[in-house]
Amino acid sequence: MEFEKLTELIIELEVDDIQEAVKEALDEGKEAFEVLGALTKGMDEVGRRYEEKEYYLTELVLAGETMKEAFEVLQPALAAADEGQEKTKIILATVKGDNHDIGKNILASLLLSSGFEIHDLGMDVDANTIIEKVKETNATIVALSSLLTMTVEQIKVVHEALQEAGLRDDVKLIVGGAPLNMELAKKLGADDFAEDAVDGVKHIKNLA
Ligand code: B12
Repeated sequence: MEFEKLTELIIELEVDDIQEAVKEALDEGKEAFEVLGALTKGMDEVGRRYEEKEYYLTELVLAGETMKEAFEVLQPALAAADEGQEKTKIILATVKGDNHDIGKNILASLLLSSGFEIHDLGMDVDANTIIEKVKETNATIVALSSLLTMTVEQIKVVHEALQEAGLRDDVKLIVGGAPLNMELAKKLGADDFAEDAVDGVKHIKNLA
């Protein structure tokens, strides 16, 4: 299995074939990190096509699914190869009261494919759960999703809870979701905002 072929399978969104291909590459003795590199290259191209409006949301979601499939096979090999390596830890959650998680999940799969350690707490997550997870993992980035105008205030709640716990200086807070923009995000206490998941990965790389 050539690396170029793996890259191509991601770009072509071949969700049904990717696991077999990754398995083949690993069985041939290819390094897990090089396989990840080939897959990530594919995701970079998907991101580029999305930005150029050659791909749309459907393709982005499918690319995320394809990466997820690939990860099921790749993860154990990566974990074995990765022992001892420090990765930036990110806590991801959709805020309390909000049950929209599709955008968050796309961001999670893109971040995973960029080599971050992700702790995805799911949706409708209260501030306390986030704080506890920060303490447990020593995560340095918290990424929050909010899709409802009604729930954006929860970002402020998390920001203040981080302050109260004495963790705010150690943690960067980035947020996303349709009702938000940079100005509102900052007003709610966040450090950063990104319009979509592709942009989100770029911002998070800068924050890390
Ligand atoms: C699918 C959907 C649902 C599904 C959610 C399923 C799920 N598992 O997620 C269901 C049916 C459950 C649902 C329920 C409701 N929904 Co709804 N829903 C939508 C819909 C149609 C699509 C959202 C979506 O998934 N978009 C696709 C993803 C990929 O985009 P995204 O989430 O925006 O994420 C992208 C970016 O925002 C960004 N991003 C997102 N999060 C983050 C986080 C970070 C850190 C970063 C960097 C980036 C980032 O990156 C993502 C990918 O590029 C939207 C309308 C719309 N067109 O947006 C309404 C919408 C969000 N829903 C709405 C409403 C009102 C509701 C309900 C209250 C309806 C009701 N009366 O019951 C309930 C609320 C339930 C709850 N408590 O949350 C309104 C919100 C209005 C508002 N401004 O408050 C919307 C806008 C519809 C509308 N026009 O009225 N909904």
